[in-house]
Amino acid sequence: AQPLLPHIALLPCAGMGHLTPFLRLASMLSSKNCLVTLITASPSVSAAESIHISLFLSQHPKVNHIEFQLLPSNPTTITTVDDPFFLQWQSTNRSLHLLYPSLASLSPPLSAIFSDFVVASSITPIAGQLGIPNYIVSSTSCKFLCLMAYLPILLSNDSSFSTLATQVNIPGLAPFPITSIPPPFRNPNHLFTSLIATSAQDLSSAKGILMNTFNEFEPETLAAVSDGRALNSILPPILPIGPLQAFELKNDHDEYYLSWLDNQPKESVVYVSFGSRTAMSDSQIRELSKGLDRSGYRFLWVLKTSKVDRDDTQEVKDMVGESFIERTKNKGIVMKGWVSQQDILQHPVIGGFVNHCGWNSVMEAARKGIPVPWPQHGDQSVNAEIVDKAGLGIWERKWGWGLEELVGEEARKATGLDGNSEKVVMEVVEYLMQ
Ligand code: BUP
Repeated sequence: AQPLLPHIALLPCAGMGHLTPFLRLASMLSSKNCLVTLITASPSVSAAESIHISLFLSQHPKVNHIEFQLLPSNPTTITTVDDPFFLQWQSTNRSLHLLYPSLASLSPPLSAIFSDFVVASSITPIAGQLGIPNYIVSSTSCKFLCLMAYLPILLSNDSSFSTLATQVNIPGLAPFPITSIPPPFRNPNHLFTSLIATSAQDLSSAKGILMNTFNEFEPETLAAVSDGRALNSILPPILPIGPLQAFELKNDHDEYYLSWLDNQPKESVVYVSFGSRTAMSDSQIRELSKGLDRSGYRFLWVLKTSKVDRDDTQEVKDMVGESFIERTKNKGIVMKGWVSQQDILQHPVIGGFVNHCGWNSVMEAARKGIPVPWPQHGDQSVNAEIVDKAGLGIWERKWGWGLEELVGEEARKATGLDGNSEKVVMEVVEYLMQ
């Protein structure tokens, strides 16, 4: 008999940095004729998430959607409650058991769940009850994933993050400078730390971790985990499938800056964006505007001043000052709101990218742009080091410009039809068809 095509449920967690790789993967699996069910939590934290989920579903009518209501988070058990994304991760973990009946009644039955790292420990028993494998989809670098996977061991050792430590060691990997470790990791009661450490406890029961990365970008870390030198008993197989390809999601307001870009000279514009969750402080905005003004470069600056887009009510002119807008009106745009970053980075007039090193942005830049890391939080310092090492950052002059070309070429090769990332996805799909 003809093997059945797999039915895969995808379960992302809150934040555009998490949703984006899942939607890209869902689009890719659906184009390979897999049956896809997208599971999303309601209500979402940001407007960008709701909008992108709706747009994605309207453009992918074959994808099935389960929206589930979250139980409230549990603020009594935590010390920091200021990040709505982390609170949503916590509620998602608390609510997942409610999903079992709807997952069990899906027809055709599910072949696998692809879930976010931050729900790894809560999804394991559900996948077990359903008798199907769970794959984790990582939204960060392989290097940062290793750090998260080793976090329970680091936390159990008092000296790991002591004020005297200069580096953090994970056997089999190059040491992590202490300055690249997210500060919350020093506090086991921090919500971010406790969520990551809990998820890291049982990674080996996942069937594999699908990573938005590629061999040529993180060669040392990927080799160390795949040949068992690092985290051998902790990690399941690591499956590099990046850079994940974007699908088209345009809206009307994209016209404004895309047509401005169309009229600029080749490789003349610096694109400045610090991702979807980084609120820039007044002093950072002031310094950046001074820098852009003095540099004389053309620029497209997308500005955010709150962690959650729904709270971002300030006007651009109040943030950067009317005189800055007036002075730079012939060479730059400062704007708020969601832009199509993928289209911007692919545009031939973009010559530089000042960004925070969110991993999706790094992978998108690996295809074309030139990130200048300015890490802000979380995994971004570790990611910036990878960018540096791969020769994609422009501040490391000694690597020369040629390497950026090389990285772009390797990135495109990895996802091309015979590329390694494409092969890995097809191997997973074929395994699930048996
Ligand atoms: Br902002 C913004 N348009 O205006 P990261 C982001 N993006 O297309 P983050 C847009 O969202 P974390 C915008 O291309 C990338 O795919 C961008 O993910 C896209 O950073 C994604 O780069 C953002 O991982 O997440 O969202 O700050 O804090 O987890 O690094």
